[in-house]
Parts: sequence; structure tokens; C-alpha cells
Amino acid sequence: METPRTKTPLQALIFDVDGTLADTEDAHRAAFNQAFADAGLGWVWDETLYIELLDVAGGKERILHYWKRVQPDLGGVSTSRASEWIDRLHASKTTAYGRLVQDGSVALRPGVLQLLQAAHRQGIPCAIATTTTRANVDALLLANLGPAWQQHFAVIEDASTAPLKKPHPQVYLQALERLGLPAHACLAFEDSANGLAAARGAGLATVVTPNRYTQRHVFTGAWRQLPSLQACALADLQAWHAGETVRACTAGS
Ligand code: XBP
Ligand code: MG
Repeated sequence: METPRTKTPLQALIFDVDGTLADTEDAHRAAFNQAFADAGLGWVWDETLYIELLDVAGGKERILHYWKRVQPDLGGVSTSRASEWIDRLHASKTTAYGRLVQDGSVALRPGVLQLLQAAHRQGIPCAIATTTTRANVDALLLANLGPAWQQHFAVIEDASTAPLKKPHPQVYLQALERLGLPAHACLAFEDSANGLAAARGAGLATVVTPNRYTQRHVFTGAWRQLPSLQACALADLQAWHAGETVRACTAGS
């Protein structure tokens, strides 16, 4: 028997961080280059190269990917030594990133704050699902939303809680589990093809707002693709979501 198609009210918003809440990748790139310079490495990631490297989610994974490209045998060091070295280099990068965003110079993208505030007023929980390091989330949102920034988010899933990086759906599956909501009652917000794949892998309708680093990505399967969230009120999202009849999730459906 056909499962009755039901209209599900929108019950939660799940946000990616880098590139979605804020255009952070210039700061990330500068922080990587600062760490490379401090370590005396001749590595410099220019924008063209970084656009390509962003296909690898996770800063540590990105460093390893690049290192293998420039030195396929990793200089003969053991896997454990290479991992220890990358951890130290990435910690230096994370410190540099925190310094770059602490003054609020990396602002939230247009429309993001208004959407967070509208959701808060209506009691619609918001969550974070990011592959970035928690310290980066703290630094960015402290600078933009103040010391009480966590009040905006019921759930935060990041690289420390979801080690399998996008496009793996782990970070979104864990966010849904902690929200206690089915995917069809929520919306995801992303900026990249990897992020879209991760959200879709968790069954989430996804609003994509590309940026300079991801504008050439292909966003097949996006629920909506918008230049930003500036013209996207919560009421619009609720109306779109209600207007889309969805199959009620039943066991095995
Ligand atoms: C984007 C990423 C992160 C950042 C760098 O995360 O892939 O790796 O580029 O941050 P998001 P780290 O899922 O928020 O788009 O160096 O801490 O990984
Ligand atoms: Mg992103």
C-alpha cells in the first residue's frame, strides 16, 4: 500500500560552517600558509591550488594529500611519524586561523544571522555539521555572535565528533540522531559538492549557497541553489518545505 504522502513541518536547520555560515576559506588558506612558513617549508597554497585541494575535506587530510603529491614517499618517514608531524603542523595552522578570525573580520554571510535569529524566535533548533576543527568553530562564532554563541545551536557535530569527513554522511547522521529528528523534517545548508553529497547521503534536502571557492562545483540533487541566504527568510523555507509533499519515513522505505 502506498505510504500516504505527508507534508512535514520544518523542524530543524543544519548548517555547514566553512563557506556556508561564513566565507572562511581565505582565512584557512592564509593560516595554512602561515603554518608552512613557520615550519620553514617552501609550501605555498595559492587560490587556484587551494580550490583544487578543497576537494579533500579536513585540514589534516588536505596536508597529507598535498605532501604525498610533492613527496610521494613522504621522505621515507613512517606513517606514525608522518601523522605526528601533520598533527603538529595542523595545530600551528589552527592557532593561526584563530588569530585571523578573532577580530570578527571574517563576518557571517548575508542572511545567516537573520535566519538563526528567526529560528530561535520560533523555537526551531539549529545544528552545526562541519568537518572543521572545533576550535575553528569556537573562534569564528565567538567573534561573530559573542560569548553566548552556543545558544544558537542545539547540536554541534565537528571533526572531533565525526572523524569520517564529507562526503561521508557521518556528521549529518550524527546531527540528526542528536536532534532526534528524521531527515525529512530538516533542511541542510551547504556550500560545496562534498558537503551536498554528505547531506544528501543522510537523506537531507539541502540548500546550497556556493562561494568563490566552490562556484564551479556541480550541485546535482540540491533542493535549492541560492547566491546567498540574504533573500531567504525562514518563512520562505517553511513554505517551500510544506509545499513539497514528502514520503513519510516508514521502516524500510
Ligand atoms: C571545510 C573543511 C575544513 C576547512 C579547514 O569544512 O573541509 O577542512 O577547510 O579546517 P566545512 P580544518 O565542512 O565546514 O565546509 O583545517 O580545521 O579542517
Ligand atoms: Mg563548507
